Amino acid sequence: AREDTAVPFQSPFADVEIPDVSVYDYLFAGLTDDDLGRVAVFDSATGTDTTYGDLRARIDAFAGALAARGISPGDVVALHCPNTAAFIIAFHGILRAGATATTVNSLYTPSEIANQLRDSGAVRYVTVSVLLPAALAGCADAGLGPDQVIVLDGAEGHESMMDLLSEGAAAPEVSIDPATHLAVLPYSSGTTGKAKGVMLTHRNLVANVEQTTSAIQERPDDVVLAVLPFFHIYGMNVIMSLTLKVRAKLVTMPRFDLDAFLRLIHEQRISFLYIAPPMAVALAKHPAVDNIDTSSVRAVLSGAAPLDESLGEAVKKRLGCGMQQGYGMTELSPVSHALPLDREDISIGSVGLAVANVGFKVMDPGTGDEIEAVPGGRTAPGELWVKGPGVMVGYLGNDDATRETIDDDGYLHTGDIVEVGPHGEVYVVDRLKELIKYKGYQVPPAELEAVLLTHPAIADAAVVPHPDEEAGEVPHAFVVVQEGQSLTADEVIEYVGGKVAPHKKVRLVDFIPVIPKSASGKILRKDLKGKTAAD
Ligand code: AYL
Repeated sequence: AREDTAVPFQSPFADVEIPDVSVYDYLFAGLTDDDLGRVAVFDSATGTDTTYGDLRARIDAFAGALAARGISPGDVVALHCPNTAAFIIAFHGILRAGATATTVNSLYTPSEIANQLRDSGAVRYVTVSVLLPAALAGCADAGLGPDQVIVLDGAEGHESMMDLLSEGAAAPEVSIDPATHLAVLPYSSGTTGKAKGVMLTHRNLVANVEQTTSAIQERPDDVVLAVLPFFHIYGMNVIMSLTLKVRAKLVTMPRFDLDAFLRLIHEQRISFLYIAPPMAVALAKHPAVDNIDTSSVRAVLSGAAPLDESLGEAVKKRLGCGMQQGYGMTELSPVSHALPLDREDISIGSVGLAVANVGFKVMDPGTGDEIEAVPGGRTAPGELWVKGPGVMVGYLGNDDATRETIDDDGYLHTGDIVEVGPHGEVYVVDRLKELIKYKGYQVPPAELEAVLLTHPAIADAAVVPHPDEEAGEVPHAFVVVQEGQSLTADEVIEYVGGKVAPHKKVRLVDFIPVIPKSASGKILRKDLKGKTAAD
């Protein structure tokens, strides 16, 4: 009984030891002779297989070529590429060279790219020909010359992956202290403000794979569909790196398209399917699913946004498979909770149990008090605070934001409101932070507010989430028009749409006389959520 009421909450999984090695050594140093010949990646865009042995050799050669071009530990290299085998080679090549990869959303506009380049201080840019126009415009804006841009599949005037690999350079000797050396710099808005560089070390990434292998139960014989983007931490460390660690096979898909997605599941005999909730809607409801054979699918894992219990049940029933959820944050490398496949006694509406080496607290945001476990029942709601080896070092160049997010005891304040059930399972019931999640993608309201304020007819603006059946949430803008000016909702939508990636588009607009704010000038988002101008 003492344990039942003990707080903070502890993981039910036995602690794991975190190997003190780089990401490359963790994933590839221990390849056995048998592993070398196994297929690591089937690239559906090119129709080619790459074995573990070839993958490692290409990562080494890519790292060697980067080193020959002066890339060394401490440098930041931007990677802007859809899910392909080339992404995996470039990504792990960058880390192998001791550099830090900052991954760029494939759909970013030039100004979004330039912001990330300036903020991260990237010195090289790795992309592909279809993304080159946006990439070059973004690089020019951030002062990175076209000679610094590598185009993996080749483009006139740029070095290609073939150029780099054919040099056959040996991988450089670099010394990496896993605990301090930055491996990646993905961008996340966290609980407030614009997207910030999330500093994750080699140890953070290695730890999170090691921590999750007991809860996310991939097997070496699995065929894993990689359609969720590798540039986001879910695709990067869960789908890509965990799968490589397990020695299963990745099937890469460069962009989501329902027909192609279903065809690949069928043709490639996909057994482990990582999805975000909008894909669960398609799997549960779309008639096209009846036309394909999904019998190979043994497990579906949904993460990155709330999954409704009945929707999870519908997917399980229709595909006849197991289903799990994962929960986490970019700032947690990313997984802190997962519902294992074999815990059918727990609702699929739960994000599951703390993974190994994770402890957490639930805090009443009103009183600041810790919320206690309820033996045999469900706790009151509170903010989830998480501690463990996946917790980021901090936000790049933003100590204030770091201090607001990680407390002196090492707990990361997630900004999510949760309840804890009788098995220690967590239910995400609300979000305290500003973040909007469109199909699992981050939309920081502060970025859209800044764009809106650049419009000459807009005096003030606030953006909040609006619930949407297909996307989960869509950005809803409240706009105050400058005196003497006029503006329509369509004009606002078009204006923002021209400046941001498609997932960040404002999709609803209301005009109001004044934005509600606190005495200190903070937007009172609670007062706007779910409202319209007519309310
Ligand atoms: P970011 N249910 C509800 N909300 C979720 C869930 C979930 N299963 N997972 C993530 N979120 C929300 O940095 C939550 O608000 O990372 C959280 O603070 O883009 C925010 O998304 C973080 O957004 C996996 C697979 C974790 C994916 C991830 C999530 C990475 C998303 C574990 O196995």
